Amino acid sequence: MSLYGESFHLNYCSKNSLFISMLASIIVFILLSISSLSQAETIYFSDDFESGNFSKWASRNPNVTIQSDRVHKGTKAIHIPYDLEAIGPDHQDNNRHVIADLTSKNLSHFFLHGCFNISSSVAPPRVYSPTTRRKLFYIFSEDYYRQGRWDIILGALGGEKGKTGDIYPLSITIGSNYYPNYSDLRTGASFASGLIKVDQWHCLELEAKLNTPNVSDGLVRVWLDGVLVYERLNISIRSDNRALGVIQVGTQIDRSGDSEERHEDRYWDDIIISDTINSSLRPSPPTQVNAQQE
Ligand SMILES: [Ca+2]
Repeated sequence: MSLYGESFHLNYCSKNSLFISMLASIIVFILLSISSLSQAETIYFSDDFESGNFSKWASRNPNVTIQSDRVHKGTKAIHIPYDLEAIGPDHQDNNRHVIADLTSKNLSHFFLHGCFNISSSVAPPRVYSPTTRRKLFYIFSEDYYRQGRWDIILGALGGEKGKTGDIYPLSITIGSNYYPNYSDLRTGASFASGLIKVDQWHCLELEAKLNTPNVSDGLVRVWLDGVLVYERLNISIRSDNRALGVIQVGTQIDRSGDSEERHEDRYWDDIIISDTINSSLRPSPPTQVNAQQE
């Protein structure tokens, strides 16, 4: 009897432990699932150009083409050529880009990702000061032609031949084109000098959290190839509640102060707008943080 009783007790305890163990596993699975769901990236826009068309874009310059010679991922990316001839006024822009309309998303906190490659196939222009400016991302509150709204420009400087024949290193720039007095980006900044190499793919990520109107609680962060290279916290970007409207990718090469020609080929792939870091576009894992803070 007692033997049966012990056996029953052991059997009962064993089943009870098994049940508790299974219950614990289920709870852990549910918690992990909830955690995983809460960390999932929400994609608002993406194009890897593998479709071979521009159907996701609101518009594009006719010089922008989809090609397969130089790609970041897959078999397709876009090519944007820039050409400024040695004629005309000293200050000239050559604007070529693709444009995405995000107005309906009403985004006030977003991450813009994109991978680019600047070709060395075109010789640097023979100028003796670093005055070639490039817009890479041009972000607006709304339509480009309605000025007076907030904007964020991520660009690049450099690449010209100096007096000694050396090429000025490329750096990243950030600023606001409209220079409204409420924008803390109006003074601009240049950083990450020398980290961008021609004929190499680089992935840029820009995080923008738009401030509450009249409160300096916005932020901007920039990562280059997974490394944080710029951070500004507690800033004002906008003066009203207009959210993200339009992004231009590519946009521009310009000159100012000389009449030399400019020619450049750039390639873009994997454009993503989402609500968090996109780990698929990062080398694994980031090994250093070298952020400029202001
Ligand atoms: Ca692609």
